[in-house]
Amino acid sequence: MSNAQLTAKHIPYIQRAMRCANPSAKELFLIMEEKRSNLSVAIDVTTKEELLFLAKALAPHVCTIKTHIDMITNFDIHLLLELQDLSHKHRYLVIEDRKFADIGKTSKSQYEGGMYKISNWAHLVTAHSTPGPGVIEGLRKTGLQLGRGMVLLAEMSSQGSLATGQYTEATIQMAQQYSDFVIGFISQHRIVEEPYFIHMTPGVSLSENSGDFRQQYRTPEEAICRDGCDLIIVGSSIINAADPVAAAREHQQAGWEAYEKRLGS
Ligand code: S5P
Repeated sequence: MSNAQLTAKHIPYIQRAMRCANPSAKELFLIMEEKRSNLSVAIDVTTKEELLFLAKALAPHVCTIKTHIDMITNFDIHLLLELQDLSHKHRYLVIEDRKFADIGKTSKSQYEGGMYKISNWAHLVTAHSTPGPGVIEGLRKTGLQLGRGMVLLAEMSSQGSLATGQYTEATIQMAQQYSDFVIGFISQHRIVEEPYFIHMTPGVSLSENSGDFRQQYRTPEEAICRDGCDLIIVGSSIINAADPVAAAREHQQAGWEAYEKRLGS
Protein backbone atom coordinates (compact mmCIF):
# COMPACT_ATOMS: atom_id res chain seq x y z
CA MET A 1 0.00 0.00 0.00
CA SER A 2 1.38 3.46 -0.83
CA ASN A 3 1.24 6.06 1.92
CA ALA A 4 -1.56 7.93 0.11
CA GLN A 5 -3.75 4.82 0.15
CA LEU A 6 -3.22 4.11 3.84
CA THR A 7 -6.26 4.71 5.99
CA ALA A 8 -5.64 6.14 9.46
CA LYS A 9 -6.04 2.77 11.13
CA HIS A 10 -3.09 1.44 9.15
CA ILE A 11 -0.76 4.34 9.97
CA PRO A 12 1.55 3.81 12.99
CA TYR A 13 0.99 6.08 15.99
CA ILE A 14 4.45 7.58 15.56
CA GLN A 15 3.60 8.79 12.05
CA ARG A 16 0.27 10.11 13.22
CA ALA A 17 2.10 12.16 15.89
CA MET A 18 3.85 14.06 13.11
CA ARG A 19 0.47 15.09 11.62
CA CYS A 20 -0.88 16.67 14.83
CA ALA A 21 -1.17 20.44 15.19
CA ASN A 22 -2.16 20.13 18.85
CA PRO A 23 0.82 19.56 21.21
CA SER A 24 -1.09 17.28 23.60
CA ALA A 25 -2.28 15.09 20.71
CA LYS A 26 1.28 14.83 19.42
CA GLU A 27 2.58 13.99 22.88
CA LEU A 28 -0.08 11.34 23.33
CA PHE A 29 0.79 9.50 20.12
CA LEU A 30 4.50 9.68 21.03
CA ILE A 31 3.88 8.28 24.51
CA MET A 32 1.76 5.46 23.07
CA GLU A 33 4.56 4.46 20.74
CA GLU A 34 7.30 4.85 23.34
CA LYS A 35 5.49 2.90 26.10
CA ARG A 36 3.88 0.42 23.68
CA SER A 37 0.59 1.22 25.35
CA ASN A 38 -2.77 2.27 23.95
CA LEU A 39 -4.33 1.76 27.35
CA SER A 40 -6.00 4.47 29.38
CA VAL A 41 -7.06 3.50 32.86
CA ALA A 42 -10.21 5.06 34.29
CA ILE A 43 -9.40 5.42 37.98
CA ASP A 44 -12.93 5.91 39.25
CA VAL A 45 -12.35 5.93 43.00
CA THR A 46 -13.54 8.16 45.81
CA THR A 47 -10.43 9.04 47.83
CA LYS A 48 -7.15 10.72 46.94
CA GLU A 49 -5.21 7.90 48.62
CA GLU A 50 -6.78 5.30 46.30
CA LEU A 51 -6.31 7.52 43.27
CA LEU A 52 -2.61 8.11 43.98
CA PHE A 53 -1.97 4.50 44.95
CA LEU A 54 -3.46 3.23 41.68
CA ALA A 55 -1.89 6.00 39.57
CA LYS A 56 1.56 5.10 40.91
CA ALA A 57 1.09 1.38 40.48
CA LEU A 58 -0.47 1.49 37.01
CA ALA A 59 1.50 4.39 35.50
CA PRO A 60 4.15 2.26 33.75
CA HIS A 61 1.43 0.47 31.75
CA VAL A 62 -0.72 3.35 30.54
CA CYS A 63 -0.57 6.25 28.12
CA THR A 64 -3.22 8.20 29.99
CA ILE A 65 -4.97 8.22 33.32
CA LYS A 66 -8.58 9.28 33.20
CA THR A 67 -10.02 10.94 36.27
CA HIS A 68 -13.42 12.00 37.56
CA ILE A 69 -12.00 14.48 40.02
CA ASP A 70 -15.44 15.38 41.41
CA MET A 71 -15.81 11.83 42.79
CA ILE A 72 -12.99 12.44 45.26
CA THR A 73 -14.35 13.18 48.73
CA ASN A 74 -11.08 14.45 50.26
CA PHE A 75 -9.76 16.38 47.25
CA ASP A 76 -6.94 18.87 47.82
CA ILE A 77 -4.23 20.61 45.81
CA HIS A 78 -1.58 18.07 46.85
CA LEU A 79 -3.44 15.39 44.94
CA LEU A 80 -3.05 17.41 41.75
CA LEU A 81 0.61 18.17 42.39
CA GLU A 82 1.34 14.49 42.93
CA LEU A 83 -0.63 13.45 39.85
CA GLN A 84 1.38 15.96 37.83
CA ASP A 85 4.69 14.76 39.26
CA LEU A 86 3.77 11.19 38.40
CA SER A 87 2.73 12.17 34.89
CA HIS A 88 6.20 13.64 34.24
CA LYS A 89 8.04 10.77 35.84
CA HIS A 90 6.08 8.00 34.14
CA ARG A 91 5.06 9.84 30.97
CA TYR A 92 1.32 9.74 30.80
CA LEU A 93 -1.32 12.37 30.09
CA VAL A 94 -4.19 13.15 32.44
CA ILE A 95 -7.71 13.23 30.98
CA GLU A 96 -10.25 14.83 33.25
CA ASP A 97 -13.51 13.28 32.14
CA ARG A 98 -15.58 16.34 33.05
CA LYS A 99 -17.97 15.97 30.11
CA PHE A 100 -18.59 19.70 29.82
CA ALA A 101 -22.03 20.27 28.33
CA ASP A 102 -22.99 23.88 28.90
CA ILE A 103 -22.79 27.09 26.89
CA GLY A 104 -19.26 28.30 26.14
CA LYS A 105 -19.10 31.00 28.83
CA THR A 106 -20.19 28.66 31.62
CA SER A 107 -18.01 25.78 30.45
CA LYS A 108 -14.99 28.11 30.29
CA SER A 109 -15.57 29.20 33.92
CA GLN A 110 -15.98 25.59 35.03
CA TYR A 111 -12.77 24.66 33.18
CA GLU A 112 -10.49 27.35 34.58
CA GLY A 113 -12.11 28.19 37.90
CA GLY A 114 -13.95 26.78 40.86
CA MET A 115 -12.35 24.35 43.24
CA TYR A 116 -10.67 22.17 40.65
CA LYS A 117 -9.08 24.63 38.17
CA ILE A 118 -9.07 21.83 35.63
CA SER A 119 -7.21 23.73 32.91
CA ASN A 120 -4.19 24.04 35.25
CA TRP A 121 -3.52 20.32 35.38
CA ALA A 122 -5.56 18.24 32.90
CA HIS A 123 -3.81 17.77 29.56
CA LEU A 124 -7.12 16.72 28.04
CA VAL A 125 -10.79 17.12 28.92
CA THR A 126 -13.97 15.59 27.57
CA ALA A 127 -17.06 17.46 26.42
CA HIS A 128 -20.46 16.69 24.98
CA SER A 129 -21.29 18.29 21.66
CA THR A 130 -24.93 18.92 22.65
CA PRO A 131 -24.49 22.69 23.15
CA GLY A 132 -22.98 23.14 19.66
CA PRO A 133 -19.60 24.73 18.81
CA GLY A 134 -19.85 27.29 21.66
CA VAL A 135 -18.65 24.74 24.21
CA ILE A 136 -15.50 24.15 22.15
CA GLU A 137 -14.94 27.86 21.64
CA GLY A 138 -15.24 28.52 25.38
CA LEU A 139 -12.78 25.82 26.43
CA ARG A 140 -10.45 26.55 23.51
CA LYS A 141 -10.10 30.18 24.59
CA THR A 142 -8.42 29.01 27.82
CA GLY A 143 -6.94 25.68 26.77
CA LEU A 144 -5.22 26.41 23.48
CA GLN A 145 -2.66 28.80 24.95
CA LEU A 146 -1.81 26.19 27.62
CA GLY A 147 -1.23 23.49 25.01
CA ARG A 148 -4.28 21.54 26.17
CA GLY A 149 -6.73 19.55 24.06
CA MET A 150 -10.27 18.29 24.20
CA VAL A 151 -12.07 15.12 23.23
CA LEU A 152 -15.67 15.22 22.02
CA LEU A 153 -18.19 12.52 22.89
CA ALA A 154 -19.48 11.35 19.53
CA GLU A 155 -20.90 7.99 20.64
CA MET A 156 -21.39 6.41 24.05
CA SER A 157 -20.93 2.89 25.36
CA SER A 158 -24.20 2.74 27.29
CA GLN A 159 -27.15 0.91 25.82
CA GLY A 160 -29.81 3.30 24.46
CA SER A 161 -27.41 6.25 24.02
CA LEU A 162 -28.85 9.08 21.91
CA ALA A 163 -25.42 9.94 20.48
CA THR A 164 -25.86 8.21 17.11
CA GLY A 165 -26.46 9.06 13.46
CA GLN A 166 -26.92 12.75 12.79
CA TYR A 167 -25.71 13.65 16.28
CA THR A 168 -22.43 11.83 15.65
CA GLU A 169 -22.13 13.43 12.18
CA ALA A 170 -22.65 16.94 13.60
CA THR A 171 -20.05 16.19 16.29
CA ILE A 172 -17.53 15.25 13.60
CA GLN A 173 -18.13 18.54 11.80
CA MET A 174 -17.57 20.51 14.99
CA ALA A 175 -14.29 18.68 15.59
CA GLN A 176 -13.13 19.32 12.03
CA GLN A 177 -13.84 23.03 12.44
CA TYR A 178 -11.62 23.21 15.53
CA SER A 179 -9.02 20.53 14.89
CA ASP A 180 -6.30 22.65 16.55
CA PHE A 181 -7.99 21.99 19.90
CA VAL A 182 -10.29 18.98 19.45
CA ILE A 183 -7.86 16.08 19.28
CA GLY A 184 -10.41 13.34 18.72
CA PHE A 185 -13.44 11.50 19.97
CA ILE A 186 -14.86 9.24 22.60
CA SER A 187 -16.60 6.80 20.32
CA GLN A 188 -17.43 3.15 19.83
CA HIS A 189 -16.09 3.00 16.25
CA ARG A 190 -13.66 4.79 13.95
CA ILE A 191 -15.81 7.62 12.63
CA VAL A 192 -13.30 9.75 10.65
CA GLU A 193 -10.19 9.09 8.61
CA GLU A 194 -8.05 12.14 9.43
CA PRO A 195 -4.96 10.54 11.04
CA TYR A 196 -4.51 13.30 13.62
CA PHE A 197 -7.90 12.52 15.24
CA ILE A 198 -7.63 9.87 17.93
CA HIS A 199 -10.53 7.54 18.72
CA MET A 200 -10.71 6.73 22.43
CA THR A 201 -13.12 4.01 23.38
CA PRO A 202 -14.63 2.99 26.72
CA GLY A 203 -16.67 -0.16 27.31
CA VAL A 204 -13.62 -2.42 27.04
CA SER A 205 -12.76 -5.45 29.16
CA LEU A 206 -11.04 -8.78 28.82
CA SER A 207 -13.37 -10.30 31.34
CA GLU A 208 -16.82 -8.73 31.57
CA ASN A 209 -19.63 -9.10 29.05
CA SER A 210 -22.08 -6.69 30.59
CA GLY A 211 -21.76 -3.99 33.19
CA ASP A 212 -23.92 -2.15 35.66
CA PHE A 213 -26.55 0.31 34.51
CA ARG A 214 -26.48 -0.74 30.83
CA GLN A 215 -22.75 -0.29 30.29
CA GLN A 216 -21.68 -2.51 27.37
CA TYR A 217 -18.26 -4.15 26.98
CA ARG A 218 -16.19 -5.70 24.23
CA THR A 219 -12.61 -6.96 24.16
CA PRO A 220 -9.54 -4.86 23.26
CA GLU A 221 -9.19 -6.80 20.01
CA GLU A 222 -12.79 -6.08 19.01
CA ALA A 223 -12.41 -2.40 19.92
CA ILE A 224 -9.16 -1.95 17.98
CA CYS A 225 -9.31 -4.41 15.07
CA ARG A 226 -13.03 -4.72 14.40
CA ASP A 227 -14.19 -1.23 15.45
CA GLY A 228 -11.04 0.67 14.43
CA CYS A 229 -10.56 2.61 17.68
CA ASP A 230 -7.05 3.73 18.71
CA LEU A 231 -7.03 3.86 22.49
CA ILE A 232 -8.93 1.68 24.96
CA ILE A 233 -10.33 3.08 28.20
CA VAL A 234 -10.60 0.43 30.89
CA GLY A 235 -11.92 1.08 34.37
CA SER A 236 -13.44 -1.56 36.63
CA SER A 237 -11.75 -4.56 35.00
CA ILE A 238 -8.42 -3.13 36.14
CA ILE A 239 -9.08 -1.15 39.27
CA ASN A 240 -11.41 -3.74 40.84
CA ALA A 241 -9.22 -6.70 39.89
CA ALA A 242 -7.61 -8.74 42.67
CA ASP A 243 -4.26 -7.68 41.17
CA PRO A 244 -4.74 -4.35 39.33
CA VAL A 245 -1.13 -4.26 38.04
CA ALA A 246 -1.45 -7.71 36.48
CA ALA A 247 -4.83 -6.72 34.97
CA ALA A 248 -3.31 -3.51 33.55
CA ARG A 249 -0.43 -5.49 32.07
CA GLU A 250 -2.87 -7.92 30.42
CA HIS A 251 -5.01 -5.14 28.95
CA GLN A 252 -1.90 -3.26 27.80
CA GLN A 253 -0.60 -6.35 26.06
CA ALA A 254 -3.97 -7.20 24.48
CA GLY A 255 -4.39 -3.62 23.25
CA TRP A 256 -0.91 -3.49 21.79
CA GLU A 257 -1.17 -6.87 20.08
CA ALA A 258 -4.47 -5.82 18.52
CA TYR A 259 -2.86 -2.61 17.24
CA GLU A 260 0.07 -4.52 15.72
CA LYS A 261 -2.32 -6.99 14.13
CA ARG A 262 -4.33 -4.11 12.66
CA LEU A 263 -1.20 -2.46 11.22
CA GLY A 264 -0.29 -5.72 9.51
CA SER A 265 -3.76 -6.43 8.15
O1 S5P B 1 -19.56 6.46 26.56
C1 S5P B 1 -18.82 6.47 27.53
C2 S5P B 1 -17.95 7.53 27.78
C3 S5P B 1 -17.09 7.47 28.85
S1 S5P B 1 -15.91 8.70 29.02
N1 S5P B 1 -18.80 5.42 28.39
C4 S5P B 1 -17.96 5.36 29.48
O2 S5P B 1 -17.99 4.35 30.19
N2 S5P B 1 -17.12 6.42 29.74
C5 S5P B 1 -16.23 6.42 30.93
O3 S5P B 1 -15.32 5.33 30.81
C6 S5P B 1 -16.95 6.24 32.26
O4 S5P B 1 -17.25 7.49 32.83
C7 S5P B 1 -15.94 5.47 33.10
O5 S5P B 1 -15.05 6.36 33.73
C8 S5P B 1 -15.13 4.67 32.07
C9 S5P B 1 -15.54 3.22 31.91
O6 S5P B 1 -15.35 2.49 33.08
P1 S5P B 1 -15.61 0.90 33.20
O7 S5P B 1 -15.50 0.63 34.65
O8 S5P B 1 -16.97 0.62 32.64
O9 S5P B 1 -14.53 0.24 32.38
